[in-house]
Amino acid sequence: MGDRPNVIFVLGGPGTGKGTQCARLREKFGYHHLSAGDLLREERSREGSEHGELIMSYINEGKVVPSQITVKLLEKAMRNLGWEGGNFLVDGFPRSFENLSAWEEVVGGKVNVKSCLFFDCSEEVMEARLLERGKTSGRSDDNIEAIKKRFRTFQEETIPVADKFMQDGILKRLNTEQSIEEVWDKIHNLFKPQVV
Ligand code: UP5
Ligand code: MG
Repeated sequence: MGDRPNVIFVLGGPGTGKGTQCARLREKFGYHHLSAGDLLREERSREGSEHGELIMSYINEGKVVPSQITVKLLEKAMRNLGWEGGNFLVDGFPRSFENLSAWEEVVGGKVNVKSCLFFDCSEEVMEARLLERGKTSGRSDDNIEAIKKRFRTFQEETIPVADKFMQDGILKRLNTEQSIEEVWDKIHNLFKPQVV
């Protein structure tokens, strides 16, 4: 039997910079980066997808897509990228207790969850970033109505998962209101190999 993959969850409200900083970690430290939201958006647009419409309606309402769909996409992507001994950043998941229990049921015992990075930002900052991005992103949920719904789901469903990870002693919390470079400096310091 090969080595179990290592997983770091990356959580934080919409627009806190999860995708931006994970892309840098991928480049600098060779992590595989899986954005659950990107996988769902790809599945939504895939020809012949049986869940396309359902995914679209959940995303537009800022709601958490049924877990078995997301977990299946994550596991498949991990296997495609190289399961054994792989190092994965799982961005934007688990966003609810239902997500977490589905993950534990399907992949829980087969992977090492090392930690959860948690990005913290005020709603004012998140909203400004998302509205700015919405001018060009083409994302159907980058408009003020959907953004408010995403904030609400984050408060009600995702914060309790982060609280659980804190109790488990695996949450690493970072304020991400500063510039991309300043946030990256903090993250880089967390990840860079110990020199001693
Ligand atoms: N930006 C980033 N960092 C900045 C900084 N430090 N200073 C200034 N600007 C900064 O960044 C967002 C924007 O801000 C960009 O323009 C960036 O340049 C700028 P990004 O890195 O994209 O932030 P991120 O946290 O990744 O924001 P995202 O919008 O992707 O967060 P969400 O968590 O809302 O989106 P996600 O794609 O994860 O999920 C979308 C929807 O999919 C969910 O609402 C849900 O309906 C569904 N979903 C599920 O149901 N289940 C899942 O498991 C995952 C998603
Ligand atoms: Mg993202």
